[in-house]
Amino acid sequence: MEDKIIAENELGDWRRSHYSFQISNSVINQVVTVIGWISSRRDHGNVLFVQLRDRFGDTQILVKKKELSETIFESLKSLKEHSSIAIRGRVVEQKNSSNEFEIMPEEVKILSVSNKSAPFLTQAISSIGIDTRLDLRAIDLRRNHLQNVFKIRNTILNSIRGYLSDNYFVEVNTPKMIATATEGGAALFPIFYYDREAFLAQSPQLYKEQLTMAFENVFEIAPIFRAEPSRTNRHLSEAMSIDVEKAYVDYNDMMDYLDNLIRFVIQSINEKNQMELKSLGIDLPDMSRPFSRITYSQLIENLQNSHKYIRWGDDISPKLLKDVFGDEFYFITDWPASTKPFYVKSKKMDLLTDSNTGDDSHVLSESFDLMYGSLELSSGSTRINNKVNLMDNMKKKGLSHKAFDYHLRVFDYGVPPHAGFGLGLERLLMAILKLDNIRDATFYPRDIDRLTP
Ligand code: AMO
Repeated sequence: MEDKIIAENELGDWRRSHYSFQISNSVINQVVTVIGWISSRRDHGNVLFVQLRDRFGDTQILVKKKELSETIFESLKSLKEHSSIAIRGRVVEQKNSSNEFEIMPEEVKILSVSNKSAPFLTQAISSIGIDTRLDLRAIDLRRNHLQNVFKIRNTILNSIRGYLSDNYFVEVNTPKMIATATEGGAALFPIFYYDREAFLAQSPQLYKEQLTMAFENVFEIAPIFRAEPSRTNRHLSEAMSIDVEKAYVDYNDMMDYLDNLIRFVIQSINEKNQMELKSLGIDLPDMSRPFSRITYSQLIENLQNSHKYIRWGDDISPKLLKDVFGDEFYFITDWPASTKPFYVKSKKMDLLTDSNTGDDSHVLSESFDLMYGSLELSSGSTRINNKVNLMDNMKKKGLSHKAFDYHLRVFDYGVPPHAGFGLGLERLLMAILKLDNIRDATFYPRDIDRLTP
């Protein structure tokens, strides 16, 4: 047999004829062109098994010394994992298996040679430190484990877009370079904006609220920026937020929406990612019941009754929740207004304001957090849509009306009652796939120590 090897870094007129999943009975004995990178190799002296990976998986290339020229055999033998190659060859049934196929190469084109052995293996669940992996992230992302994680991430995004579009939401995009903070406690990244100071957006909050005036139901899937000074396994400096906002509803309606949305996402993963789930060893969360709802005040009482040190008005640390909740979705509702940002509506019925002293420290808000175990996945609320109330609340929180003039002025034109939530994409992926570190739920994590790659 005459065979050729072309060793050049040029693709030329070579194009893939089949992806790995298309190498099946229907192309048996045909000559196909497959392209990819070498994910593993087994060298048996005169026979070489090369696994060629494309975006769907591996194809086995069977390289026999006696059936190929010396050059082609030796050059395939010398290639390291991660090198990119193209193979033209005949599809044959694998020996000992009638349902598996492999390719006997006739022509080989070496597209890109890997000079180094990667410090971690493609197949293994790597025990190597996350920093070593992140330093070579593009190679790390080739590993089976992360391939499965990111395939499921893709399903989550597609299903959320599908669900919201089917429910009459419009996908929007809002500015990421902004003039004012929206999320109180979360720190801002300042930037130069021509001759002024500006900030990277902590959330699309005020813009998504304004857009309910024009579109009623909006959503945005985009990065949010938080200058998080702490090193934790659940905080990123740049995270993806799924922001949803809807006119003519309140926070109870939005909890129903969020419950249904997560249910739809889990169902989609169940339908589309059985192979990935199996390979990751993951059972999806039990979704047989609606998510339970507990008020903040009730939860504080429960914690106090079980002798935890916490006062009404405190934030609730994940550590305390760990002892109370297992791997389940639940809402904590009606948070003290003092713990929530200025745009969150207070609860009328539960106003415990002491009218003599003006003490409003026990005012509750129409708000919720969606939790999974001790991990916060989402916050949402009914928003203030009345200008006077909003200005009052801003004053209480020490915010300048002047700085928010661009926002307050639309309230002169009748902002509809509205509610919404922000759902952290990486946190959701972490919860569903039981990932230990949020950094593995994103492509190129940013944190206090990391600005590259
Ligand atoms: P909040 O600040 O609670 O609310 O953020 C909403 C959700 O975004 C995710 N998140 C993060 N994920 C990773 N790293 C971070 N540093 C980080 N910060 C936040 C979490 C969190 O629950 N505007 C409101 C939402 C709204 O009311 O619509 C907001 O930003 O999953």
